[in-house]
Amino acid sequence: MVSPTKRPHVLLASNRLPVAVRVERGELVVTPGAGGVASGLRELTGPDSGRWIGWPGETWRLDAEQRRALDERLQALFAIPIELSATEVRRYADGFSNGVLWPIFHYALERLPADPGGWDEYRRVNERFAEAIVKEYRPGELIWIHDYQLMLVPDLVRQALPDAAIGFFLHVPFPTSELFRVLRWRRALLEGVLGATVVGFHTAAYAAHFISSAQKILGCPMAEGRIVIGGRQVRVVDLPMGIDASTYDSLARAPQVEREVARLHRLRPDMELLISVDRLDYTKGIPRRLLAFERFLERYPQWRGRVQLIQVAAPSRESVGAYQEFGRSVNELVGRINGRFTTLGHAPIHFLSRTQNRERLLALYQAASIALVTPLRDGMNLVAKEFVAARQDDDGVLVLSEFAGAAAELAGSIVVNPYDLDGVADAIAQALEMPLAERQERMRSLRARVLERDVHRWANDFLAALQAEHDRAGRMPVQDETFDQPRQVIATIRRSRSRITLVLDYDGTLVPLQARPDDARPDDELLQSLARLAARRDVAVHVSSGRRRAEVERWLGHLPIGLHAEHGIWSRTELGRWSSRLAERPAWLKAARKAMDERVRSVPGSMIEQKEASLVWHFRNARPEVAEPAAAALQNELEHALDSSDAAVVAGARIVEVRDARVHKGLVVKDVRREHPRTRLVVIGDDTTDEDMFAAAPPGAVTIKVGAGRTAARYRLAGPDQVRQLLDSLVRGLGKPRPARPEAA
Ligand code: ADQ
Repeated sequence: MVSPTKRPHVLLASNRLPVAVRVERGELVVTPGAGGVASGLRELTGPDSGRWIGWPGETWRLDAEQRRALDERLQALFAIPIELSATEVRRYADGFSNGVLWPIFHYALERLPADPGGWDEYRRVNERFAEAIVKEYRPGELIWIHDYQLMLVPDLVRQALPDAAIGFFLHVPFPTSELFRVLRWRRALLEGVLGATVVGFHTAAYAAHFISSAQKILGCPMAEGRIVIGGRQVRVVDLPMGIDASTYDSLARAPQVEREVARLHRLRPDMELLISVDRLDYTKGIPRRLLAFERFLERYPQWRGRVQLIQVAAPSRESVGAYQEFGRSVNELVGRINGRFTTLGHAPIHFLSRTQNRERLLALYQAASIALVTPLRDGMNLVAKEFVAARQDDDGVLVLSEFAGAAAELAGSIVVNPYDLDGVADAIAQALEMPLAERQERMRSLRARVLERDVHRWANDFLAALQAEHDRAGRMPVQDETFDQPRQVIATIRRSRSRITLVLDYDGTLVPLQARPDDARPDDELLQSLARLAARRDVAVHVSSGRRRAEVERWLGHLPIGLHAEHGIWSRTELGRWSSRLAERPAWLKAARKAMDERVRSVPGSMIEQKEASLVWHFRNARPEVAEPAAAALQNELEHALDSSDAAVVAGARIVEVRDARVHKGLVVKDVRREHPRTRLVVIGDDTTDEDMFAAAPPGAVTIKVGAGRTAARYRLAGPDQVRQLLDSLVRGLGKPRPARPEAA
């Protein structure tokens, strides 16, 4: 259970506050909401725990006196209201949230309006939620934002509170990226959610879809199992939500529930009951369920007159266009099937189009032989779990759609495909004919799961993950991403009077990265500046590149400087004399080549560069949404396939490279230090492979990272232009050059 003393306060935000507000005979009545999320999270609010921010409902009809009373009541419930106008509700909630996001997230593309609207209000209401959170927030609190109505809020809060622990949980499915990218606002929605520290989903599949959308649509890389965005890492977790199972379990034994169960049995002697409970929503699969029940009656005539399906369907979202027609068509379907199979006053379908209170629901669950829970898509589906929690008699069969999140968890149910009418009809027959011993065995295993993984455990686990992740971020070295000015760095270099040894990466450091590697050849200016530096007796110059030896030699070979190719496999410290750090060609090259060849075929625009002891897959000319996930997959594949410890797989700037792990650029720096003792070492590079050089540099060295990204370097310059400024002012500032030596530095 939650222990407020052990955990910081929680600031919850969801579209609706967990209250029901109504006016009875002029008096305002505020009752705590009964929804699953509400009852699960309510215990997180209180004087020593936390507050809840959300919309209290349609308050625009209240007079001034009632409004005052509402504020008081809400305060007592630790609830902070966000008042929305009727227009805002129509456009933000009905229009965009329920009219656009809901159908897409539930794979119901055909329910999307031709010209989806409401985005501006969605954004504005999200801004108002974020402002309220920022205003309420006290340092040290955990912020927990809920569901698809508030997807922009995490990042809006992050901008105002960069160091806050922000959690986000999506209660609906996250669809495959192919479907998600139908949304015109896909980037903004993803970036909004990725403002969170931890993002939670009901199932591993939703989490995987979200990660792949972040990779394909935003081009986000992964690091340490987390999504990287804006210099931060975002953890994605799958945590299936549970119900308040112990409350259900004990309420199920209440006398009024038992009386109701007895009444139901009396009214329908010798009748097997099937129960379905839903909001009247097109995602819940009610029409197909009715058709499957009809199919069952056709195929299993022996059951006619001995079974009844009680369908409880609470009206829902009646102001959203897609729901209006829907209700009517369900009614017609019930009428048609009942017309066909009603005998001696017995109608096979009993349709209750209203919300039932919890006791009545519990009685229905207990009186039923089967719960038919067959949504077409459902984030989790709590009804399935409520049915299980109600069955302390260990009896009853759960028939569950494979497209409900609950199916990933509830082994023991009969899992069906709701689109397969024959399959569902057969499952109903199978459930009706199942022997008692098997029913009990299945129900016991279901109950063990539902009672153990309840809503309290879910909330605790999520908040623990959020706290742990927040602590981890706090332990990570803070990266100063601001750029230094070349003259500041020069000042540091000059502070020492000793001689200087420069070790310079080439691509991305001395020249900008080019779409075609051949276009990165050195211009005259660069060559002159390197020549002038090399001509000085108090300066030694080394260029350490990942490129092939032949290229480095062709472009820079005439200069009296040290050259290092293929990340240090080849080195030349005297003009024309190259030597290798590797005795033979690595054994893993062939397998790596094969894997990369396949990627070239599947990712148009990508290509392979083969070197002496390394292979590079370049994808800077390919579409990022295709190439980025392929790169992640290739990296993964190579890491597993090349079991040789001699091979290192590195993902760099739009490349995946395999090279010999025994040799890296760090060895270049070590050798250079040995060659030029007692000099001030200046190491400059832009890429992951240059981090080996920074790591090998002695404490007094000046290490400079070019561009953004995590680094161990002490300084950071914006790009090759700034590096060149630095080199030029080194030439100017160190006095007159000496004549060039015939030998390399
Ligand atoms: P919902 O789509 O509302 O929730 P669900 O999980 O089934 O779906 O929860 C519905 C709740 O309302 C249950 O507690 C149920 O008992 C109650 N309910 C439904 N119909 C009722 C009726 N006719 N009368 C009385 N009570 C009724 C969203 C997602 C789900 C996810 C939850 C929680 O769509 O997939 O499981 O959030 O994350």
